[in-house]
Amino acid sequence: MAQRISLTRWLVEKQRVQGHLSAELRLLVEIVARACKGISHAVNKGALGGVLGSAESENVQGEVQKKLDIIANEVLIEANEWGGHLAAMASEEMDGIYLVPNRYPQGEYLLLFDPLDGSSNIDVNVSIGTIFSVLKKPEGQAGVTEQDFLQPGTRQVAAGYCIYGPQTTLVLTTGHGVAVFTLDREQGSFVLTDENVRIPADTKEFAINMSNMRHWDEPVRRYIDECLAGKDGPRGKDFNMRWIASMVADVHRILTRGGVFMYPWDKREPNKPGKLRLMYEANPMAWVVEQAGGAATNGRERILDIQPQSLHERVSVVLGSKNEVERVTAYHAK
Ligand code: AHM
Ligand code: MG
Repeated sequence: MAQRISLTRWLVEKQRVQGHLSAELRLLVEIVARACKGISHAVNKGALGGVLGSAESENVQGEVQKKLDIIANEVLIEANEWGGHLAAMASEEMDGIYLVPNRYPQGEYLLLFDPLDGSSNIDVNVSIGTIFSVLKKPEGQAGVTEQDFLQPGTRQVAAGYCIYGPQTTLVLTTGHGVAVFTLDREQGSFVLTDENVRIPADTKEFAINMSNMRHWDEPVRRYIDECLAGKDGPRGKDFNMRWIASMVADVHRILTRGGVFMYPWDKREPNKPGKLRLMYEANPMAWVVEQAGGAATNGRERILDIQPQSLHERVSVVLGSKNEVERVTAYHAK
């Protein structure tokens, strides 16, 4: 039987043999993975653990929080605040940044997360996940401010997600390809199940919320119309559609078998660039997808090159199989 490689061993070897990550970053990834294990247990208990349903609160974007949004946020903070590897955290579910309390040592990294992505799927027992992104605090300064988080995605030093589906799977990049670890529940550890993941450049599958079609901009409408026209249309092939409404699950499918995912700007809220959040969703996913050979743009420019203006900034997202993303982006340029 092939040797099983745990996440711990994989990280140690990447640090020792290839120098891909520092000891602090290794600890950080381990702690994020441990927190995800905790969230996975809470998700699995569902109604038996009393974790389903809404809480009586709203987050900074005015969305009603689910109980699991809040639980996952707390698990991530409690797991990460004491290790000495972080300076501060930011979350989709918190208004401002969370400074590591003074009673703990301060590290040099900044952690950002969407603690529970796909919230609308929690109560209906469909895959959801945690998305995370790690940046380095600017050098040579004592404290941390919100401004320090506003770095483009190209500056991420680690990113990934954990999907809570039929299996609990952690997907990670530190800028040297994408590795996949599956949670072995009996052992309680993540085990390497795939390395050097590659997204095929071409695809016959798209993911978009079609109910918003009438609100889309012309280039997106053109692209989808051409897909729907199938064999007889300009694309000369039939397309299939999937929409899980959990970005983690849609991206995970694309990593597994290709496809294109879109959450474009739409006319309902003309002043908002999109629905998804640049720092907690788009940047980490864009980096994972690029590291697997795919592409990610906002329809016009590479997501990772966008200079964030604010912590909770939103963005249009087109990501996945390279040739399709390039096509959608070219339609926007016309
Ligand atoms: P969330 O972070 O509040 O769960 O929102 C993000 C989710 C994505 O996971 C998913 O792609 C999208 O929102 C689904 O939106 P819609 O409900 O419009 O289909
Ligand atoms: Mg989300």
